[in-house]
Amino acid sequence: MSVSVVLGSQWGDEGKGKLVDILAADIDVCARCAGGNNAGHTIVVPINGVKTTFAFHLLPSGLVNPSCTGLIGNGVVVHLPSFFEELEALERQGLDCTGRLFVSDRAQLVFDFHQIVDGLKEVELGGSSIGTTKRGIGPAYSGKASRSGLRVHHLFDETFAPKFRKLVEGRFKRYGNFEYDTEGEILRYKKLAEKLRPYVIDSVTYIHQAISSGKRVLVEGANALMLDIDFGTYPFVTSSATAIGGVCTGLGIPPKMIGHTIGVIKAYTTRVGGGPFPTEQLNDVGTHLQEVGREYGTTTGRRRRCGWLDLVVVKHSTLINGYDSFNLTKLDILDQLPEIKVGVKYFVDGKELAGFPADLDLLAKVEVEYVTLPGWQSSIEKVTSYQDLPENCKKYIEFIEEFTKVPVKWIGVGPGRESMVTKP
Ligand code: 2SA
Ligand code: GDP
Ligand code: MG
Repeated sequence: MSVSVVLGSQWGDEGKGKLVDILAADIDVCARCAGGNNAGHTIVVPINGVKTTFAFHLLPSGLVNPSCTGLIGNGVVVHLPSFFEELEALERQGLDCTGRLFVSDRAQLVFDFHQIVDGLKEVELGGSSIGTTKRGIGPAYSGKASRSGLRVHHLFDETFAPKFRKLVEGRFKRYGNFEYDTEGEILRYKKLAEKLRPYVIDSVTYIHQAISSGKRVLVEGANALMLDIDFGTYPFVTSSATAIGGVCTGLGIPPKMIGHTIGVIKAYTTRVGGGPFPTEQLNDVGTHLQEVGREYGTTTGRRRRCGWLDLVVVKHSTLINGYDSFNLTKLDILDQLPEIKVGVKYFVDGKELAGFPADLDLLAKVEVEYVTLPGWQSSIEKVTSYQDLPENCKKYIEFIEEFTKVPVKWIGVGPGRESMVTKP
């Protein structure tokens, strides 16, 4: 038995949530393995005939399917107040998650002081700030790596309070005495711990029992390959392993249990926050993509930067994640363009680079070679079968397949669950 995986292949916001929701119709367990509530996965589904939008951050998007269980793995960093806020918001929207949502006892906790420190670190960086979501993700993963972090199981331990005090003291020493009610937090977490108790499990035992009993498991990647702590545009990355390796370390499953891996590619490129973006279009094209694509952060509401599809990025991502198939999304956003460019090679001083560079100074010098493809200039929003897509649209899809040698299996033509064309 194996698990299926959905991963972002660019800088995030490719539309992973929508695909996960569609696949969740045929799965039993949807698991998150990395990141925290920095992620934002939007799902648009008809509930009793009414178009309903769900925004997931920390909870797995598969929960929209009432027979799917959500699992937050050990690789995730969990901010408990946000966990309950999101859960309660879902319940207000009519999703009952009772008995079908679990959190690993090994997951690291994100506290409000991590979020404060996230903001203070950004201020320290000044002009070279990362543009984080200020959800405390970096400081929480730093605590994990430096072995001082607190995990979910520590909530139920009598040493929680002294350990928490020590952690906060350490932050005061580093960042000065920022306003923080340490004792009030300890009391708040006493209550939150009790509220969380029914959700806490040994997720390693749980996932292996699920797999061996034939349950269908889907892993929902958060953020994306170019935000991976190792393979992304470091330091303009998030602080987790967002690549395929994070599926193993974030859930405790061996590589041999990883089955079909789907890469989600947006038909153009977006990035939110700072950092290099070789195919960014600071012109009418970028504005068109941003406005037509409604490119705003799902978590922070920030405007996303936009540019042409960069197949050098997608190739780098494919090498690392080994996609079996692609979901090409937001193809409808290109509908009106007379021609569409695709980045295919990087050159520095006239010499082609063999791969995506690690060094951002080198990346800054890159000249992108583009291939220009004709647009289709008609609406594909209502198209439901592959053969009905305009010829130039099919050529765009086939160009991506030929370049990457990975088949495109799904094509997004609109935000709704029904707006997904499958390629035969
Ligand atoms: P962090 O907060 O430490 O993880 O930020 C580090 C970098 O990672 C980027 N990042 C993201 N990029 C795209 N989408 C994300 N989720 C939200 C969304 C973002 C939002 O779905 O729109 O609402 O702004 C996400 N989360 C983190 C971040 O921009 C930094 O570049
Ligand atoms: P994720 O983080 O990868 O799950 O993506 P986000 O939810 O942050 O951003 C993707 C946005 O595009 C959401 O608002 C989706 O509703 C929307 N979306 C997803 N697929 C499509 C598509 O094929 N066409 C259009 N027009 N919108 C889409
Ligand atoms: Mg997102």
